[in-house]
Amino acid sequence: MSEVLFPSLTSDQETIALVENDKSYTYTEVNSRINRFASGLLGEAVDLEEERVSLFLPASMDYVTVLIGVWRAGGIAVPLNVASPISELEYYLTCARVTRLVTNSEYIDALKPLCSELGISLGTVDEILAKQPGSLPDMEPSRRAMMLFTSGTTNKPKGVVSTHHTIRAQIETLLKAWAWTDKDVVPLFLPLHHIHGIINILCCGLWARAKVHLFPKFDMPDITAKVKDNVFNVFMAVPTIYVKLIQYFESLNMEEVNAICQGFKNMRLNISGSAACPAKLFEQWQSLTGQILLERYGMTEIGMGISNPYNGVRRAGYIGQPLPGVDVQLFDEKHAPISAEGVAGEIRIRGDNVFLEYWDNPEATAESFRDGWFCTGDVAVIEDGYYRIMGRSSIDIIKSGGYKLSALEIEGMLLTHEDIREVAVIGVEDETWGEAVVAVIGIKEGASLHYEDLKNWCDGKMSSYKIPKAIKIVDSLPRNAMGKVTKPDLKKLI
Ligand code: MCA
Ligand code: AMP
Repeated sequence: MSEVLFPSLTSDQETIALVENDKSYTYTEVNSRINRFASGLLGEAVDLEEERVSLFLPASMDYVTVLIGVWRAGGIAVPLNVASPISELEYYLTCARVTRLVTNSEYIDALKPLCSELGISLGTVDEILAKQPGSLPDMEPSRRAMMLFTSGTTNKPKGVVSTHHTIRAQIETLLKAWAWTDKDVVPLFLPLHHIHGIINILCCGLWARAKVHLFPKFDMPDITAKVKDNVFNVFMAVPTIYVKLIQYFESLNMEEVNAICQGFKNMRLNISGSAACPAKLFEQWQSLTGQILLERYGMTEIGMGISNPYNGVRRAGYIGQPLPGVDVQLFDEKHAPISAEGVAGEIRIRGDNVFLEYWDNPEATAESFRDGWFCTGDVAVIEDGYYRIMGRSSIDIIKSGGYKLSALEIEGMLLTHEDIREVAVIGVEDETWGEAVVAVIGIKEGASLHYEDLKNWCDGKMSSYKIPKAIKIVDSLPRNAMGKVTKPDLKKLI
């Protein structure tokens, strides 16, 4: 059996690991369910041999069972977003060459046509659980374990593959840096197809033998009621969630606001990440709750890389210092390391936390590394020993509410609209979303286009958070001498 992942998930622990609605599960229960699932998945085989197994499940005991069960059986887990439209699912399943998809009774019927078209075997967790635990394969740390899709400067998202060793390194650095203990209780309401929810919250929590409360989505009244009742002592979210909490407080009376803020105040840690936390938000949160947000920086390809300290000064507008075991270096445009403070350069990362490869894409993998360093595309500067993000080298990457979106992917879809002649998608600064997706469109002669109609047209063609929040119709897009759209000019225009 795997000694590599989750040493604390054993069968001699009666403390609570997971809470889902009004049910709670001990570490012993979770562990034996995972083993039963892994055995069922193996069937007559002795090892899944890096077979790709997709999860189509909301945050739940089932999700945890499948994720860790696939790891224990030797497969590569490919978590999917249950809110993705079919066209995106088809792309992910095809790109990852997924062979099996595991879901629950709620989704199975909707997934049948797609899985049958793609020749993917489809089953529910309960069906696979029917077996008793058998022996599971030994796991080499170098084995591929997970594939997460990330948008980038290319049109379509790429599959980021991490190994058992990568995952362990990504978890262990955070356990130490953020002082996780088995007394911790954390809510998990972030989507479970990204690092933030999977590694930072779920895996760290289970590794630390803490208690993880599972929520299928960010349900404001439910979560704030539990905060008020002092259920949690650690809270991790994207900046948009802190903004939305503050907006929600405006709809409540003073007494309720004070009670919720007191719940936050009583916690040992509030973390913000996945996108820049504006200094104004940092200060608002501190004055409301007394909590000094701990901001950290990460990426699907590296897990977490840089963090403000748990003990020590947390600086507004800064992402902090390299995490234990993570090498960070800024490089200038000629690829020379920058040693001076105050000079901006690209963040490059080295360490056991760095992913193995982009799935089926050796060219993209090779391009993203230089002299052993992973090139993040994020530009930063060091000031008084702390890193501060200044922006990204690509204007085509947008961060909206913590989701990384590719402008090119959205443009590609919009261009299939019969009335659109040309389009440029940009991210525009936005108080709630960090950046909001805006499409600047040139329409075909004689055509007209209204925002609501375009939004309806986009429904089902792309995940809802990718749909532009606004459009601007122009006669023609500004282009340079090479014919390339000059997006910085458009940003100024908007
Ligand atoms: C929802 N909507 C959005 C977004 N989310 N629009 C733009 N950007 C978004 N991120 C829109 C929906 O399309 C819908 O529009 C309306 O908001 C309400 O949707 P709903 O799902 O109810 O919204 P919500 O529950 O309030 O969601 C907001 C959210 C969610 C909770 C902030 O976006 C979220 O969970 N974001 C976190 C993503 C994440 O985990 N990222 C980490 C990536 P309409 O009403 O018009 O239909 S990992 C990473 O970045 C690295 C490794 C790192 O450093 O962590
Ligand atoms: P993803 O591909 O979803 O993993 O997103 C990773 C990207 O999110 C990074 O490359 C950064 O651009 C951005 N990011 C993550 N954390 C922060 C942060 N604290 N401040 C600014 N940007 C961040």
